[in-house]
Amino acid sequence: MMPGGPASPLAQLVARFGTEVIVTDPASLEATAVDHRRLYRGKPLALALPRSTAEVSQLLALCNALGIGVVPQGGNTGYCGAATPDESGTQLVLSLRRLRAVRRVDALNDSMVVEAGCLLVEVQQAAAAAGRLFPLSLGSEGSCQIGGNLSTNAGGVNVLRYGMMRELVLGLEVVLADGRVLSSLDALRKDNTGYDLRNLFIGAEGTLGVITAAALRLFPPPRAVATAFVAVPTVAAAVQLLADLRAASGDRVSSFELVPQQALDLVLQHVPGSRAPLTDGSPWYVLCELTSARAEDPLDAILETALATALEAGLATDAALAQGERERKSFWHLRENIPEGQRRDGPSLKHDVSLPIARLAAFTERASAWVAAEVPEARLVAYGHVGDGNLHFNLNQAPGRAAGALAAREADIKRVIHDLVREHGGSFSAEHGIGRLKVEELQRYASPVELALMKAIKQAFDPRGIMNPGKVLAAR
Ligand code: 2HG
Ligand code: ZN
Repeated sequence: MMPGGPASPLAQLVARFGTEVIVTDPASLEATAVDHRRLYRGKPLALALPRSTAEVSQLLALCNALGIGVVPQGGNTGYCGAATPDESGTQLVLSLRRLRAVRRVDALNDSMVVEAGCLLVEVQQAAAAAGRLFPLSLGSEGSCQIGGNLSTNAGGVNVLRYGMMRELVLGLEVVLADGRVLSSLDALRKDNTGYDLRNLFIGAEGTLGVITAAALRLFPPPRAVATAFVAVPTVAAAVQLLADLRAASGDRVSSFELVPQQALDLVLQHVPGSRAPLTDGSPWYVLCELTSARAEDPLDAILETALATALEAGLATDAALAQGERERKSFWHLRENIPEGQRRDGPSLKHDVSLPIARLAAFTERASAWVAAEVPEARLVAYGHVGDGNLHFNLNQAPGRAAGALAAREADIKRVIHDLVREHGGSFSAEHGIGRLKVEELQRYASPVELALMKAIKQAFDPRGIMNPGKVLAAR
Protein backbone atom coordinates (compact mmCIF):
# COMPACT_ATOMS: atom_id res chain seq x y z
CA MET A 1 0.00 0.00 0.00
CA MET A 2 1.23 3.48 -0.83
CA PRO A 3 1.58 5.57 2.34
CA GLY A 4 -1.62 7.55 2.67
CA GLY A 5 -3.19 5.79 -0.37
CA PRO A 6 -6.38 3.74 -0.20
CA ALA A 7 -6.02 0.37 1.51
CA SER A 8 -6.32 -2.66 -0.77
CA PRO A 9 -9.65 -4.53 -0.71
CA LEU A 10 -7.96 -7.36 1.20
CA ALA A 11 -6.49 -4.97 3.75
CA GLN A 12 -9.92 -3.42 4.25
CA LEU A 13 -11.51 -6.83 4.78
CA VAL A 14 -8.84 -7.79 7.32
CA ALA A 15 -9.06 -4.43 9.06
CA ARG A 16 -12.81 -4.84 9.46
CA PHE A 17 -13.15 -8.56 10.30
CA GLY A 18 -9.70 -9.65 11.51
CA THR A 19 -7.60 -12.64 10.51
CA GLU A 20 -9.87 -15.01 12.43
CA VAL A 21 -12.53 -14.44 9.76
CA ILE A 22 -10.47 -13.40 6.72
CA VAL A 23 -7.99 -16.24 6.28
CA THR A 24 -5.05 -15.99 3.90
CA ASP A 25 -2.64 -18.79 4.81
CA PRO A 26 -1.61 -20.75 1.69
CA ALA A 27 -2.80 -24.18 2.92
CA SER A 28 -6.33 -22.92 3.61
CA LEU A 29 -6.46 -21.13 0.26
CA GLU A 30 -5.13 -24.12 -1.67
CA ALA A 31 -7.97 -26.30 -0.38
CA THR A 32 -10.52 -23.86 -1.81
CA ALA A 33 -8.77 -23.19 -5.13
CA VAL A 34 -9.49 -26.42 -6.99
CA ASP A 35 -12.85 -28.00 -7.77
CA HIS A 36 -13.79 -31.59 -6.98
CA ARG A 37 -13.21 -32.85 -10.53
CA ARG A 38 -9.99 -30.83 -10.89
CA LEU A 39 -11.33 -29.05 -13.96
CA TYR A 40 -10.49 -25.58 -12.63
CA ARG A 41 -7.76 -24.00 -10.55
CA GLY A 42 -8.59 -20.54 -9.27
CA LYS A 43 -6.67 -17.99 -7.24
CA PRO A 44 -8.66 -16.85 -4.18
CA LEU A 45 -8.09 -13.41 -2.71
CA ALA A 46 -8.81 -14.91 0.73
CA LEU A 47 -11.13 -17.32 2.49
CA ALA A 48 -13.90 -15.79 4.58
CA LEU A 49 -15.15 -17.81 7.56
CA PRO A 50 -17.96 -15.77 9.14
CA ARG A 51 -19.46 -16.98 12.43
CA SER A 52 -23.05 -15.78 12.11
CA THR A 53 -25.67 -14.57 9.67
CA ALA A 54 -25.05 -11.04 10.95
CA GLU A 55 -21.37 -11.39 10.05
CA VAL A 56 -22.24 -12.71 6.57
CA SER A 57 -24.45 -9.66 6.17
CA GLN A 58 -21.69 -7.23 7.19
CA LEU A 59 -19.23 -9.03 4.97
CA LEU A 60 -21.41 -8.86 1.86
CA ALA A 61 -22.25 -5.22 2.51
CA LEU A 62 -18.54 -4.39 2.51
CA CYS A 63 -17.80 -6.57 -0.54
CA ASN A 64 -20.65 -4.89 -2.39
CA ALA A 65 -19.34 -1.46 -1.52
CA LEU A 66 -15.82 -2.39 -2.62
CA GLY A 67 -16.91 -4.44 -5.67
CA ILE A 68 -15.26 -7.65 -4.42
CA GLY A 69 -16.54 -10.82 -6.12
CA VAL A 70 -17.77 -13.44 -3.61
CA VAL A 71 -17.69 -17.17 -4.39
CA PRO A 72 -19.72 -19.25 -1.93
CA GLN A 73 -18.23 -22.68 -1.38
CA GLY A 74 -19.89 -25.51 0.57
CA GLY A 75 -18.31 -28.97 0.73
CA ASN A 76 -16.67 -28.35 -2.67
CA THR A 77 -18.16 -31.54 -4.09
CA GLY A 78 -19.88 -29.98 -7.12
CA TYR A 79 -19.34 -31.16 -10.67
CA CYS A 80 -19.49 -27.92 -12.65
CA GLY A 81 -16.95 -25.61 -10.99
CA ALA A 82 -19.61 -23.37 -9.42
CA ALA A 83 -17.68 -23.04 -6.14
CA THR A 84 -14.23 -22.28 -7.56
CA PRO A 85 -12.93 -18.69 -7.79
CA ASP A 86 -11.53 -17.44 -11.08
CA GLU A 87 -7.82 -16.94 -11.78
CA SER A 88 -7.77 -13.17 -11.16
CA GLY A 89 -6.82 -13.31 -7.47
CA THR A 90 -9.61 -10.82 -6.71
CA GLN A 91 -12.45 -13.10 -5.62
CA LEU A 92 -13.22 -13.94 -2.01
CA VAL A 93 -14.19 -17.54 -1.25
CA LEU A 94 -16.97 -17.63 1.35
CA SER A 95 -17.40 -20.74 3.47
CA LEU A 96 -20.24 -21.10 5.98
CA ARG A 97 -18.66 -24.07 7.74
CA ARG A 98 -18.93 -22.21 11.06
CA LEU A 99 -22.69 -21.80 10.63
CA ARG A 100 -23.35 -25.38 11.60
CA ALA A 101 -26.19 -25.33 14.10
CA VAL A 102 -29.40 -27.30 13.91
CA ARG A 103 -31.53 -24.43 15.15
CA ARG A 104 -34.63 -26.54 15.83
CA VAL A 105 -36.41 -29.77 14.97
CA ASP A 106 -40.21 -29.69 15.14
CA ALA A 107 -41.37 -33.31 14.91
CA LEU A 108 -45.05 -32.37 15.11
CA ASN A 109 -44.73 -30.00 12.16
CA ASP A 110 -42.41 -32.42 10.34
CA SER A 111 -39.83 -29.67 9.89
CA MET A 112 -36.41 -28.56 11.01
CA VAL A 113 -34.33 -25.40 10.71
CA VAL A 114 -30.64 -25.86 9.96
CA GLU A 115 -27.76 -23.59 9.17
CA ALA A 116 -26.15 -23.75 5.75
CA GLY A 117 -22.80 -25.14 6.93
CA CYS A 118 -24.30 -28.37 8.32
CA LEU A 119 -23.13 -31.45 6.45
CA LEU A 120 -25.97 -33.28 4.72
CA VAL A 121 -25.30 -36.32 6.91
CA GLU A 122 -25.66 -34.17 10.05
CA VAL A 123 -29.05 -32.98 8.85
CA GLN A 124 -30.11 -36.57 8.22
CA GLN A 125 -28.87 -37.59 11.68
CA ALA A 126 -30.62 -34.72 13.47
CA ALA A 127 -33.88 -35.69 11.75
CA ALA A 128 -33.38 -39.36 12.65
CA ALA A 129 -32.69 -38.46 16.29
CA ALA A 130 -36.17 -36.88 16.38
CA GLY A 131 -37.75 -39.96 14.79
CA ARG A 132 -38.06 -38.38 11.35
CA LEU A 133 -36.53 -38.74 7.89
CA PHE A 134 -34.79 -36.05 5.89
CA PRO A 135 -34.76 -37.88 2.57
CA LEU A 136 -32.13 -36.13 0.44
CA SER A 137 -29.40 -38.72 -0.11
CA LEU A 138 -26.38 -38.67 -2.40
CA GLY A 139 -22.89 -40.13 -2.66
CA SER A 140 -21.13 -37.14 -1.12
CA GLU A 141 -23.50 -36.76 1.85
CA GLY A 142 -20.64 -37.13 4.33
CA SER A 143 -18.87 -34.02 3.01
CA CYS A 144 -21.36 -31.85 1.10
CA GLN A 145 -23.09 -29.03 3.01
CA ILE A 146 -26.81 -28.40 3.03
CA GLY A 147 -26.16 -24.84 1.81
CA GLY A 148 -24.54 -26.29 -1.30
CA ASN A 149 -27.39 -28.78 -1.71
CA LEU A 150 -29.83 -25.87 -1.60
CA SER A 151 -27.82 -23.66 -3.92
CA THR A 152 -27.50 -26.39 -6.53
CA ASN A 153 -30.97 -27.92 -6.04
CA ALA A 154 -29.30 -31.28 -5.42
CA GLY A 155 -30.91 -34.53 -6.53
CA GLY A 156 -29.56 -37.97 -5.63
CA VAL A 157 -31.08 -41.39 -5.18
CA ASN A 158 -34.41 -40.65 -3.46
CA VAL A 159 -35.77 -38.03 -5.87
CA LEU A 160 -38.24 -40.48 -7.35
CA ARG A 161 -40.12 -40.63 -4.05
CA TYR A 162 -39.38 -37.34 -2.30
CA GLY A 163 -38.35 -34.87 -5.00
CA MET A 164 -35.21 -32.76 -5.43
CA MET A 165 -33.92 -30.33 -2.81
CA ARG A 166 -36.37 -27.65 -3.94
CA GLU A 167 -39.30 -29.82 -2.96
CA LEU A 168 -37.88 -30.36 0.53
CA VAL A 169 -37.72 -26.68 1.49
CA LEU A 170 -40.29 -24.74 3.51
CA GLY A 171 -38.34 -21.52 3.88
CA LEU A 172 -34.94 -19.84 3.69
CA GLU A 173 -32.78 -17.25 5.35
CA VAL A 174 -30.73 -15.48 2.70
CA VAL A 175 -28.21 -12.66 2.80
CA LEU A 176 -28.56 -10.49 -0.28
CA ALA A 177 -25.62 -9.04 -2.17
CA ASP A 178 -25.94 -5.68 -0.39
CA GLY A 179 -26.12 -7.30 3.05
CA ARG A 180 -29.88 -7.18 3.62
CA VAL A 181 -31.34 -10.34 5.13
CA LEU A 182 -34.44 -12.05 3.73
CA SER A 183 -35.95 -14.55 6.14
CA SER A 184 -38.85 -17.01 5.97
CA LEU A 185 -38.05 -19.74 8.48
CA ASP A 186 -41.54 -20.21 9.95
CA ALA A 187 -41.92 -23.55 8.15
CA LEU A 188 -45.40 -22.81 6.84
CA ARG A 189 -46.97 -25.35 4.51
CA LYS A 190 -49.23 -22.76 2.95
CA ASP A 191 -48.15 -19.22 2.19
CA ASN A 192 -49.55 -17.68 -0.99
CA THR A 193 -48.28 -14.17 -0.50
CA GLY A 194 -46.98 -12.95 -3.82
CA TYR A 195 -43.95 -13.94 -5.83
CA ASP A 196 -42.04 -17.05 -4.81
CA LEU A 197 -38.73 -15.47 -3.86
CA ARG A 198 -37.21 -18.44 -2.10
CA ASN A 199 -37.28 -20.64 -5.18
CA LEU A 200 -35.10 -18.14 -7.01
CA PHE A 201 -32.23 -18.82 -4.60
CA ILE A 202 -32.55 -22.59 -4.77
CA GLY A 203 -30.48 -23.73 -7.74
CA ALA A 204 -29.04 -20.23 -8.32
CA GLU A 205 -25.59 -21.52 -7.33
CA GLY A 206 -24.83 -18.50 -5.16
CA THR A 207 -25.32 -15.96 -7.95
CA LEU A 208 -28.25 -14.14 -6.31
CA GLY A 209 -27.39 -14.19 -2.61
CA VAL A 210 -26.06 -16.44 0.14
CA ILE A 211 -28.39 -18.97 1.78
CA THR A 212 -27.48 -19.02 5.49
CA ALA A 213 -30.25 -21.25 6.89
CA ALA A 214 -33.25 -23.25 5.75
CA ALA A 215 -36.49 -24.71 7.06
CA LEU A 216 -36.72 -28.25 5.69
CA ARG A 217 -39.52 -30.80 5.32
CA LEU A 218 -39.34 -34.06 7.24
CA PHE A 219 -41.14 -37.37 6.76
CA PRO A 220 -41.95 -40.50 8.73
CA PRO A 221 -38.85 -42.68 8.71
CA PRO A 222 -38.82 -45.95 6.74
CA ARG A 223 -39.47 -48.95 9.00
CA ALA A 224 -39.46 -51.58 6.26
CA VAL A 225 -37.12 -51.85 3.29
CA ALA A 226 -36.58 -54.29 0.43
CA THR A 227 -33.75 -53.98 -2.07
CA ALA A 228 -32.92 -55.91 -5.23
CA PHE A 229 -30.22 -55.97 -7.85
CA VAL A 230 -31.91 -56.95 -11.09
CA ALA A 231 -30.48 -57.81 -14.51
CA VAL A 232 -32.56 -56.27 -17.30
CA PRO A 233 -32.06 -56.72 -21.05
CA THR A 234 -32.67 -53.12 -22.19
CA VAL A 235 -33.31 -49.59 -20.94
CA ALA A 236 -36.87 -49.93 -22.25
CA ALA A 237 -37.32 -53.01 -20.02
CA ALA A 238 -36.00 -51.04 -17.03
CA VAL A 239 -38.50 -48.24 -17.64
CA GLN A 240 -41.39 -50.73 -17.94
CA LEU A 241 -40.21 -52.55 -14.82
CA LEU A 242 -40.31 -49.30 -12.86
CA ALA A 243 -43.89 -48.63 -13.93
CA ASP A 244 -44.91 -52.19 -13.00
CA LEU A 245 -43.13 -52.04 -9.66
CA ARG A 246 -44.75 -48.76 -8.72
CA ALA A 247 -48.14 -50.24 -9.43
CA ALA A 248 -47.44 -53.56 -7.68
CA SER A 249 -46.05 -51.91 -4.55
CA GLY A 250 -48.64 -49.18 -4.13
CA ASP A 251 -46.02 -46.58 -5.10
CA ARG A 252 -43.45 -47.56 -2.49
CA VAL A 253 -40.46 -47.42 -4.85
CA SER A 254 -37.98 -44.93 -3.37
CA SER A 255 -34.93 -45.62 -5.59
CA PHE A 256 -34.57 -47.06 -9.05
CA GLU A 257 -31.02 -46.78 -10.34
CA LEU A 258 -29.75 -47.95 -13.72
CA VAL A 259 -26.29 -49.55 -13.85
CA PRO A 260 -24.69 -50.82 -17.05
CA GLN A 261 -22.22 -53.71 -17.08
CA GLN A 262 -19.40 -51.27 -17.95
CA ALA A 263 -20.04 -49.26 -14.77
CA LEU A 264 -20.20 -52.39 -12.64
CA ASP A 265 -16.91 -53.56 -14.16
CA LEU A 266 -15.19 -50.27 -13.28
CA VAL A 267 -16.27 -50.57 -9.65
CA LEU A 268 -15.34 -54.26 -9.41
CA GLN A 269 -11.95 -53.51 -10.95
CA HIS A 270 -11.00 -50.37 -9.04
CA VAL A 271 -12.90 -50.19 -5.74
CA PRO A 272 -11.93 -52.60 -2.95
CA GLY A 273 -14.72 -54.44 -1.17
CA SER A 274 -16.89 -54.78 -4.30
CA ARG A 275 -18.62 -58.01 -5.23
CA ALA A 276 -20.89 -58.73 -8.20
CA PRO A 277 -24.38 -59.61 -6.92
CA LEU A 278 -25.25 -61.88 -9.87
CA THR A 279 -23.13 -64.56 -11.53
CA ASP A 280 -23.94 -63.91 -15.20
CA GLY A 281 -23.28 -60.64 -16.98
CA SER A 282 -26.06 -58.46 -18.39
CA PRO A 283 -25.98 -55.29 -20.50
CA TRP A 284 -27.96 -53.45 -17.82
CA TYR A 285 -28.90 -53.77 -14.17
CA VAL A 286 -31.31 -51.96 -11.91
CA LEU A 287 -30.81 -51.34 -8.21
CA CYS A 288 -34.28 -50.83 -6.82
CA GLU A 289 -35.50 -50.20 -3.33
CA LEU A 290 -38.96 -50.19 -1.79
CA THR A 291 -39.51 -48.49 1.57
CA SER A 292 -42.47 -48.07 3.85
CA ALA A 293 -43.13 -46.26 7.09
CA ARG A 294 -45.10 -49.32 8.27
CA ALA A 295 -42.80 -51.95 9.78
CA GLU A 296 -45.30 -54.71 9.02
CA ASP A 297 -45.50 -54.01 5.27
CA PRO A 298 -44.33 -57.20 3.50
CA LEU A 299 -42.01 -55.43 1.10
CA ASP A 300 -39.73 -58.41 0.45
CA ALA A 301 -42.74 -60.49 -0.59
CA ILE A 302 -44.12 -57.70 -2.77
CA LEU A 303 -40.75 -57.23 -4.48
CA GLU A 304 -40.23 -60.95 -4.93
CA THR A 305 -43.64 -61.44 -6.55
CA ALA A 306 -43.18 -58.41 -8.81
CA LEU A 307 -39.75 -59.61 -9.90
CA ALA A 308 -41.06 -63.13 -10.60
CA THR A 309 -43.67 -61.58 -12.90
CA ALA A 310 -40.96 -59.48 -14.56
CA LEU A 311 -38.77 -62.55 -15.11
CA GLU A 312 -41.68 -64.36 -16.74
CA ALA A 313 -42.44 -61.38 -18.97
CA GLY A 314 -38.79 -61.05 -20.03
CA LEU A 315 -38.45 -57.61 -18.45
CA ALA A 316 -35.77 -59.05 -16.16
CA THR A 317 -33.36 -61.93 -16.71
CA ASP A 318 -32.05 -62.46 -13.17
CA ALA A 319 -32.44 -60.87 -9.75
CA ALA A 320 -30.92 -60.92 -6.27
CA LEU A 321 -32.96 -59.77 -3.31
CA ALA A 322 -30.79 -58.33 -0.51
CA GLN A 323 -30.84 -60.75 2.43
CA GLY A 324 -30.40 -58.29 5.24
CA GLU A 325 -28.72 -54.96 5.80
CA ARG A 326 -25.20 -56.12 4.97
CA GLU A 327 -26.13 -57.24 1.50
CA ARG A 328 -28.27 -54.17 0.96
CA LYS A 329 -25.24 -52.00 1.79
CA SER A 330 -23.06 -53.99 -0.59
CA PHE A 331 -25.53 -53.36 -3.45
CA TRP A 332 -25.50 -49.63 -2.66
CA HIS A 333 -21.72 -49.66 -2.38
CA LEU A 334 -21.61 -50.74 -6.02
CA ARG A 335 -23.92 -47.97 -7.16
CA GLU A 336 -22.40 -45.22 -5.05
CA ASN A 337 -18.88 -46.02 -6.15
CA ILE A 338 -19.47 -45.72 -9.87
CA PRO A 339 -18.10 -42.14 -9.98
CA GLU A 340 -15.08 -43.32 -7.96
CA GLY A 341 -14.56 -46.29 -10.31
CA GLN A 342 -14.74 -43.90 -13.24
CA ARG A 343 -12.25 -41.54 -11.60
CA ARG A 344 -9.73 -44.25 -10.84
CA ASP A 345 -10.02 -45.62 -14.35
CA GLY A 346 -8.75 -42.39 -15.91
CA PRO A 347 -10.00 -39.37 -17.82
CA SER A 348 -13.70 -39.06 -18.48
CA LEU A 349 -16.30 -36.77 -20.00
CA LYS A 350 -19.57 -36.37 -18.12
CA HIS A 351 -23.02 -35.49 -19.42
CA ASP A 352 -25.65 -35.10 -16.71
CA VAL A 353 -28.78 -35.20 -18.86
CA SER A 354 -32.48 -35.79 -18.33
CA LEU A 355 -35.16 -37.00 -20.69
CA PRO A 356 -38.88 -37.54 -20.47
CA ILE A 357 -38.92 -41.10 -19.11
CA ALA A 358 -40.86 -42.35 -22.13
CA ARG A 359 -38.00 -41.23 -24.40
CA LEU A 360 -35.11 -42.42 -22.27
CA ALA A 361 -34.66 -45.70 -24.15
CA ALA A 362 -34.81 -44.09 -27.61
CA PHE A 363 -32.24 -41.47 -26.59
CA THR A 364 -29.91 -44.05 -25.04
CA GLU A 365 -30.03 -46.20 -28.17
CA ARG A 366 -29.32 -43.31 -30.55
CA ALA A 367 -26.59 -41.75 -28.44
CA SER A 368 -24.90 -45.09 -27.65
CA ALA A 369 -24.88 -46.07 -31.33
CA TRP A 370 -23.25 -42.73 -32.18
CA VAL A 371 -20.56 -43.19 -29.53
CA ALA A 372 -19.86 -46.77 -30.72
CA ALA A 373 -19.53 -45.64 -34.33
CA GLU A 374 -17.82 -42.26 -33.95
CA VAL A 375 -15.85 -42.19 -30.70
CA PRO A 376 -13.29 -44.99 -30.66
CA GLU A 377 -11.42 -43.04 -27.94
CA ALA A 378 -14.20 -43.77 -25.44
CA ARG A 379 -16.04 -46.46 -23.64
CA LEU A 380 -19.51 -45.59 -22.59
CA VAL A 381 -20.49 -45.62 -18.91
CA ALA A 382 -24.13 -44.44 -18.92
CA TYR A 383 -25.85 -44.86 -15.58
CA GLY A 384 -28.24 -42.92 -13.44
CA HIS A 385 -31.54 -42.30 -11.82
CA VAL A 386 -33.98 -43.86 -14.28
CA GLY A 387 -36.93 -43.03 -12.11
CA ASP A 388 -36.19 -39.34 -12.68
CA GLY A 389 -35.27 -39.73 -16.37
CA ASN A 390 -31.76 -38.67 -15.32
CA LEU A 391 -28.86 -40.34 -17.09
CA HIS A 392 -25.18 -39.70 -16.41
CA PHE A 393 -24.22 -40.31 -20.02
CA ASN A 394 -20.52 -40.49 -19.26
CA LEU A 395 -17.58 -41.58 -21.36
CA ASN A 396 -14.31 -42.96 -20.05
CA GLN A 397 -11.21 -42.94 -22.17
CA ALA A 398 -10.78 -46.34 -23.86
CA PRO A 399 -7.74 -48.34 -22.73
CA GLY A 400 -4.52 -47.90 -24.65
CA ARG A 401 -5.25 -44.39 -25.99
CA ALA A 402 -2.75 -41.54 -25.78
CA ALA A 403 -3.10 -39.10 -22.89
CA GLY A 404 -5.65 -36.40 -23.74
CA ALA A 405 -7.17 -38.35 -26.65
CA LEU A 406 -10.71 -38.20 -25.27
CA ALA A 407 -10.40 -34.70 -23.84
CA ALA A 408 -9.41 -33.42 -27.29
CA ARG A 409 -12.85 -34.38 -28.53
CA GLU A 410 -14.80 -32.88 -25.64
CA ALA A 411 -16.42 -30.05 -27.59
CA ASP A 412 -17.71 -32.08 -30.53
CA ILE A 413 -18.90 -34.96 -28.35
CA LYS A 414 -20.73 -32.58 -26.05
CA ARG A 415 -22.43 -30.89 -28.97
CA VAL A 416 -23.74 -34.12 -30.50
CA ILE A 417 -24.96 -35.50 -27.18
CA HIS A 418 -26.62 -32.30 -26.00
CA ASP A 419 -28.24 -31.78 -29.42
CA LEU A 420 -29.60 -35.32 -29.24
CA VAL A 421 -30.89 -34.65 -25.73
CA ARG A 422 -32.70 -31.60 -26.98
CA GLU A 423 -34.12 -33.47 -29.96
CA HIS A 424 -35.62 -35.91 -27.47
CA GLY A 425 -37.12 -33.13 -25.34
CA GLY A 426 -34.55 -33.33 -22.53
CA SER A 427 -32.22 -31.11 -20.50
CA PHE A 428 -28.43 -30.77 -20.71
CA SER A 429 -28.22 -30.36 -16.94
CA ALA A 430 -30.42 -32.59 -14.81
CA GLU A 431 -28.98 -32.35 -11.30
CA HIS A 432 -25.42 -30.99 -11.46
CA GLY A 433 -26.27 -27.40 -12.42
CA ILE A 434 -24.48 -24.93 -14.66
CA GLY A 435 -21.54 -23.56 -12.64
CA ARG A 436 -18.78 -22.47 -14.92
CA LEU A 437 -18.73 -25.61 -17.03
CA LYS A 438 -22.08 -25.16 -18.72
CA VAL A 439 -22.41 -21.39 -19.06
CA GLU A 440 -22.14 -21.63 -22.85
CA GLU A 441 -24.58 -24.51 -22.97
CA LEU A 442 -27.15 -22.40 -21.14
CA GLN A 443 -26.61 -19.57 -23.63
CA ARG A 444 -27.11 -22.02 -26.45
CA TYR A 445 -30.10 -24.03 -25.26
CA ALA A 446 -32.13 -21.60 -23.13
CA SER A 447 -34.68 -19.54 -25.05
CA PRO A 448 -34.09 -15.79 -25.50
CA VAL A 449 -37.05 -15.14 -23.20
CA GLU A 450 -35.58 -17.34 -20.45
CA LEU A 451 -32.17 -15.70 -20.77
CA ALA A 452 -33.61 -12.19 -20.71
CA LEU A 453 -35.60 -12.96 -17.55
CA MET A 454 -32.59 -14.58 -15.86
CA LYS A 455 -30.46 -11.52 -16.62
CA ALA A 456 -33.15 -9.20 -15.31
CA ILE A 457 -33.40 -11.22 -12.09
CA LYS A 458 -29.62 -11.17 -11.66
CA GLN A 459 -29.62 -7.40 -12.18
CA ALA A 460 -32.40 -6.90 -9.63
CA PHE A 461 -30.78 -9.05 -6.92
CA ASP A 462 -27.14 -8.24 -7.53
CA PRO A 463 -26.80 -4.97 -9.45
CA ARG A 464 -23.06 -4.71 -8.84
CA GLY A 465 -22.44 -8.29 -9.98
CA ILE A 466 -20.49 -9.43 -6.90
CA MET A 467 -22.25 -12.74 -6.35
CA ASN A 468 -20.34 -15.66 -7.86
CA PRO A 469 -19.41 -13.73 -11.01
CA GLY A 470 -19.21 -15.73 -14.23
CA LYS A 471 -21.24 -18.67 -12.94
CA VAL A 472 -24.59 -19.65 -14.46
CA LEU A 473 -24.67 -16.47 -16.56
CA ALA A 474 -21.59 -15.00 -18.24
CA ALA A 475 -19.94 -12.22 -16.20
CA ARG A 476 -20.76 -8.75 -17.41
C1 2HG B 1 -24.21 -39.93 -9.17
O1 2HG B 1 -25.37 -40.13 -9.54
C2 2HG B 1 -23.69 -38.54 -9.15
O2 2HG B 1 -23.48 -40.85 -8.76
C3 2HG B 1 -22.40 -38.39 -9.95
O3 2HG B 1 -24.64 -37.64 -9.61
C4 2HG B 1 -22.57 -38.70 -11.39
O4 2HG B 1 -20.20 -38.83 -11.72
C5 2HG B 1 -21.28 -38.60 -12.23
O5 2HG B 1 -21.40 -38.30 -13.42
ZN1 ZN C 1 -26.51 -38.54 -10.04
